[in-house]
Amino acid sequence: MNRAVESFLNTDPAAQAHSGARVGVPRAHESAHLHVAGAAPYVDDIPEVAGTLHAALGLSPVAHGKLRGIDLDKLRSQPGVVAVLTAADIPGSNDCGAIVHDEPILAVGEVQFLGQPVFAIIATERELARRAAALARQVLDIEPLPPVLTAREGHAKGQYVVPPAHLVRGDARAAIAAAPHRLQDRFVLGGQEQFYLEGQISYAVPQEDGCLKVHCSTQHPSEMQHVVAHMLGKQKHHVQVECRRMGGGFGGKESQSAIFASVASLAAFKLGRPVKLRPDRDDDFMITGRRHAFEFDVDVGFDDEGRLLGVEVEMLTNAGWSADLSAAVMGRALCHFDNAYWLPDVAMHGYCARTNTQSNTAFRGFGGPQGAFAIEHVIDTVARRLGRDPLEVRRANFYGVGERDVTPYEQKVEGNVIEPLVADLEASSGYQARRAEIAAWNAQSPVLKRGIALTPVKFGISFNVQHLNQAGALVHLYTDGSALVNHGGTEMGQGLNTKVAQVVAHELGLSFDRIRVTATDTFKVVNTSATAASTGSDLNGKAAQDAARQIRERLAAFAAGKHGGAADEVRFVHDHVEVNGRRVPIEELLVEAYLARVQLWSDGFYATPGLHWDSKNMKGRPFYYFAYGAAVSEVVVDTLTGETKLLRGDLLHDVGKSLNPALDLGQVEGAYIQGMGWLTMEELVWHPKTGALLTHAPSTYKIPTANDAPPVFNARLFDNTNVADSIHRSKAVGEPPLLLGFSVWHAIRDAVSSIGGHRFDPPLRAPATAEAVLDAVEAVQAAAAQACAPSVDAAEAVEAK
Ligand code: MTE
Ligand code: LUZ
Ligand code: MOS
Repeated sequence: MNRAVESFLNTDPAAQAHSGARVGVPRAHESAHLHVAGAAPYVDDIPEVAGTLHAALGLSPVAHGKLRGIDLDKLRSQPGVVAVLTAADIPGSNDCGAIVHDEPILAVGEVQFLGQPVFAIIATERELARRAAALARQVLDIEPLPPVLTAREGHAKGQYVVPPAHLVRGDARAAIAAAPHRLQDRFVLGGQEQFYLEGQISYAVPQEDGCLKVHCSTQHPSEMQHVVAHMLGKQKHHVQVECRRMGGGFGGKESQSAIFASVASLAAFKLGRPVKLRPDRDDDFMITGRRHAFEFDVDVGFDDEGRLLGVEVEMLTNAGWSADLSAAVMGRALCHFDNAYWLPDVAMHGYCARTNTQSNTAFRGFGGPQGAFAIEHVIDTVARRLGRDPLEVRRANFYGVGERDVTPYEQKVEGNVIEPLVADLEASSGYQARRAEIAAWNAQSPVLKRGIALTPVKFGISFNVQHLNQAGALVHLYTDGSALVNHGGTEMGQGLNTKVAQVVAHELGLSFDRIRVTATDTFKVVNTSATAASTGSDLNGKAAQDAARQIRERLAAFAAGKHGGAADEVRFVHDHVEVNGRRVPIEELLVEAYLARVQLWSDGFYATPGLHWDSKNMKGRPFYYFAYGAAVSEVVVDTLTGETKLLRGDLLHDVGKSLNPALDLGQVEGAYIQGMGWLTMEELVWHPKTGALLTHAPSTYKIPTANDAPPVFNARLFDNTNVADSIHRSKAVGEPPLLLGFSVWHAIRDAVSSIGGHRFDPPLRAPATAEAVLDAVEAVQAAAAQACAPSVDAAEAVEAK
């Protein structure tokens, strides 16, 4: 832990409560005391209303087919079954597509993937609902059609969910042709399951006059409201969606909570009874999508220093059966291919193939990690081809300051701290000395091989869809000096409510425990954006600040009117108001203000300034600013088993002026481990013929645990500010540090590469599971062995493998 954080957390809580600082201090999550006591209610903990029924979804057992019929009578006759609902029961629009309207809530006509919800069982008990739903295979009459199961197949058929996207600067092909060296490569990058600890869930309760209240674990209550209202043919004011907190979302509850909110609401509406839908984990895996897997084809021209002179890249992803957010994910992938590097001539092409698998969606980083991974892969390979340290080649390509500082999409890279940040980390982690020490150690260790890598991060902050960059808030100040805050963002464990409460406390000079943030509610702040793109505290913090400022200004004017002095000299600190030499307890002033009929509550609004985006040509200023970071990871690889172990992680991440260093460090560490999991152990496997997802539970899908955290783990925040006028000059932290996990994968590749004296490129897949590592080890060994025979080209041997 940061020494500053540690010393602060060790100070007397009473001292903390009375210190003037409200932002910039490392305070615990607002619900931490509830989390640890099991007293923080999630949707399934809400006391059930009498008469509550339970829903379960009947899923398509085939990946593609014509839906000819459903044996409803058989389903209706099952124990406990109250109703069976199909697409025909939907009074309004049978659609929950987030952007493109291509996503039926319940299948109609054709089934599009194995796991697609076709019908819903409503029963007296959850277990009975699930048992009836499990009869899907018996009751569904489906004429099978040939499925398209891979991105490659979809691409070959020219079958896309959205038209291909192109981001071009200069003449990449000419630059590649003229360059001294050339690299042509193809590599794959796996997807990732969000694996939120609290699964998807919705609980819909009928209200008076045809209204509905939906408790939903969602990052996007307004979208849930929209989908439900549309589905029922109702107005939005009929549908109240509430979310107090999620047990994690990670992007998986940005759009894909909709199917659950819709079905629970449809049933509640039809039956006039409360209905809860909580799929079990396996069904959650089978129904919802996840991080997009990518395949890359790169063509690169570079010079003797490893400078990338020209790059052409084709990015191909499996979008799944519907568009969902894939277009925006691909957009972010294309806008992050540059990562920390200046690419003078570049041509990028993005293809989102439509297939008969789950619809892939948002996951922490939202395509950014995929795009940036590709360039890091390229740089690592270029370094090996030149016999250089990859860090040296990375440095040769870093964005400059005042030159070489414009991204391929024509945004200037401002506030660039890549160089000093990397230099700081290089020194504090002892990178150079450890690299030499590892080389010496490997030379005498035939089986175990160690590897080390430093990778940088640059991540653009803002939704890449301009209008989403807005937020609203309400601040209510009671006469006793306590405040109630409500904003459009959702709490998923990231600490958004804590940060927003700190902002309000700071603005009004109140101690933290006088602020309470209430559940996100579509009947309070309306037309909200998803809590996503890491913008939660940037947007909602500013909106809440705006609301609090309006109250403060009114109070200041009132205080000056009453006690004399200038309104703009009135200070709000330590639960007191300082006015014209007097120090009045805030509650005293509030009572007086109330009696004088001063409005003690306010709304607030914020829209990120200065953004513009030409989505057709992919040029403009999509991001308000960039966040930076870097990580050094060291691993040991067992070349006989392919097992790997992360030995040490050193992280340095830029959060501008941190609103809360304790929460920010938690985000940085957690994201790094989540990124490591994606690239090392989380493997998704679909049956190549049926399209069944075979890794659909923790028994077959391995996420990192506490044991996978490195025994030496140093995470630090980089001392910085934000050049953009963000909330208290902080920077968003939710997603960017996920990319720090790249360093683990590269350290593994470095260890494998050492087997062949760093002369052959290990064809290492991501995730670098034991199997993938072993394949790469064997390929490098074979290449090294063949290289001893003078007639064989070693590089060809690696490729042949
Ligand atoms: N942290 C926790 N604990 N749980 C989560 O679900 N989601 C991540 C990140 N950090 C997540 C998290 C994702 S995908 C995003 S976009 C941001 O939090 C959203 O919250 P923020 O914008 O308030 O940072
Ligand atoms: N863009 C983005 C988006 O950058 N991040 C998101 O989460 C998102 N969601 C929907 C649409 N665009
Ligand atoms: Mo985060 S992937 O933007 O929900």
